[in-house]
Amino acid sequence: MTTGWTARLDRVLGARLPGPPDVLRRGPFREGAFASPLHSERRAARTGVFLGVAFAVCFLTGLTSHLIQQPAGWFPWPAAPSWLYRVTQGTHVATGLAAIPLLLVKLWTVYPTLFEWPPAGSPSRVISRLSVLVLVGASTMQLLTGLVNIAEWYPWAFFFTATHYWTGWIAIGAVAGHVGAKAPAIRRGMARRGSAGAVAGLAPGQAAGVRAVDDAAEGGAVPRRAFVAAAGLGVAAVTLTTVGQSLSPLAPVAVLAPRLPGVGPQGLPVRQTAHRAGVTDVGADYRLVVEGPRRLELSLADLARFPQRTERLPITCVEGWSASASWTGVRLGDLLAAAGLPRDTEVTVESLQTGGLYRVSTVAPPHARSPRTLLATGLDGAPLDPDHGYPVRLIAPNRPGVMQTKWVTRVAPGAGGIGA
Ligand SMILES: Nc1nc2c(c(=O)[nH]1)N[C@H]1C(S)=C(S)[C@@H](COP(=O)(O)O)O[C@H]1N2
Ligand SMILES: [Mo]
Repeated sequence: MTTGWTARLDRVLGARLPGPPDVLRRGPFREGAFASPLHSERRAARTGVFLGVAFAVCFLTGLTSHLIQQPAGWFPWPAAPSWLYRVTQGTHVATGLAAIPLLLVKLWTVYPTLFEWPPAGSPSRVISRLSVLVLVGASTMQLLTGLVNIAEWYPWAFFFTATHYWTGWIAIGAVAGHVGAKAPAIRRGMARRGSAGAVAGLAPGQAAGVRAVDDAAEGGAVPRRAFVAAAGLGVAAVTLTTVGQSLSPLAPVAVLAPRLPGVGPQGLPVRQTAHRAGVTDVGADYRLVVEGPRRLELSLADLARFPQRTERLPITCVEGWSASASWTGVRLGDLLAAAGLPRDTEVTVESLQTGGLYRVSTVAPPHARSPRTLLATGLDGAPLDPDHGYPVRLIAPNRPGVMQTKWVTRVAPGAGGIGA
């Protein structure tokens, strides 16, 4: 049947819209305005594959981080291996940063289509151009807010985490839709030889577009290789100058990383200082309270009488930096047992800090029962620096830094704060 509603829809969408007079066809709109043969379907598709992989990995690792901080029942996050979150979040930030030069390269290959003539050939072209607007807008927004956030600069009024999360869904949805809509062009672009000369999907005679060409039509091997090398160099430069924030052997060249593993009090970066958190006068009256059938109220001397454990564990900030250190303190499980609670009790850990989003975190059963989860009083053989959470901080394996609560004063059964 060709007379159904789909056929009618095709007719409406394919209808030719009235074009503007040709005298307006100047500058970038004129025929042949974009001379480089590298504005090709082939470059667009091949760059798109790298960009698509970077986006997919970035999305999945970002979703992982989100699900740890706002847990869903179907997503259990284990306490081992201790380095897993360090890998997923390091990858999230690294792929997001690498996507910035890739997106610029991709936009360069396709931007002549911005000036296609006539600007709105048919309703279906209008829809497809609007969908590209959403794609470019959401991707750019996502990469920019991520970048600005790891630089700890908040020039906007909205809450970064929620915005970044929802824009992530919009961006990945737009990518999926784009890949679907462009499937034939991607197939042509990825084929060993393109169909030389044809301007696929565009009206005949339309020159300011992305060409379907083969290797030879791209101007030969030299410009193509130079283009690929420049794109690769851009990605390598961004990665090499930042990835040392979590990969300490590369720290010496990480000149663009906001934080470095070895830099900070006691050789460890700090996210929130004691001064900014308003925790500056911890005195001899400090107590760690553990609620339970046998409520504990422990001074630092009482804590020192519990078995002391030392664990080498990383702090992994969601912002991408991470660093390992040796932490000494009392097992959370030992304190829970002393308070008459099972060792795998879900608990909230509360800070002396009175405000802020991260003063309370939830420790889920896998982390509560882990023998490596400590209420630490020492770092690399010395008492904690105030900025690292003196007198007591939580340190658990395989947990986002934002949930490694500092200046801890109370542990109570139940869920609350971040991780609840
Ligand atoms: N009470 C409290 N604990 C906190 C924070 C905070 O703002 N308040 N920031 C968290 C974040 S975001 C990180 S990355 C780690 C960093 O620990 P560090 O400053 O000792 O390196 O502390 C976490 N613990
Ligand atoms: Mo953090």
